[in-house]
Amino acid sequence: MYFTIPSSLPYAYNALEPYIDAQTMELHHIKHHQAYVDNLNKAIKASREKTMEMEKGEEGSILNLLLKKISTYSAPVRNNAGGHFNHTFFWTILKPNAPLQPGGSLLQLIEKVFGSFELFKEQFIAKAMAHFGSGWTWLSIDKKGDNLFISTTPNQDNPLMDVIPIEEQGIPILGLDIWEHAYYLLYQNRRLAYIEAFWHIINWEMVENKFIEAVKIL
Ligand code: MN3
Repeated sequence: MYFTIPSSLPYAYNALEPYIDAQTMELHHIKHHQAYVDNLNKAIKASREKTMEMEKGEEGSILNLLLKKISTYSAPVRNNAGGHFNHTFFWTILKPNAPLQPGGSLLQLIEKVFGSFELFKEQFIAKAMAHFGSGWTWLSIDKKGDNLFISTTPNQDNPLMDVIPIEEQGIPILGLDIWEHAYYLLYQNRRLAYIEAFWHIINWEMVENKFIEAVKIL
């Protein structure tokens, strides 16, 4: 076994209520996320894709390497490596009783790129709503390190993958799971209500940390 899910989330399953319910969080973590990890381990084992890098290094950096050259792997590896990365990422950028917007250099760049925080939020919501089917909505830093952009990816793809159109590749700092399994128990078909609720539970401190780390490595 190469990959494992985090054994617990940084908050209780019911901590994000009323925005995301406890049952959804629990199933999402121990059933959905676990399945991506199990299937990723199976897909790696079943193929000759057990690369040298997988023998060494810690899980996070191996996963990052995998995503950067995901075009050379099978569809099951792509789908499940994406699923593992995206969910691990998602758990960290959620938080109960969170401040409603970021501060510091991230807020400054958001205001510069999108005009205002409110305009950024509107554009993020609009893109999430316009995405057809399962996928994710992201805020990422572009590869030059001085611009932010909003994008959506299908299935479990993400902006780190080399299969994404080059202009939509970057380092994600905020991401929203828009698969129905992320919200259907509480919101049913009301995707907009879920997407709007998300803004009450964003761990902006963590997003700012991801932003600062990303700028450093670019
Ligand atoms: Mn999910």
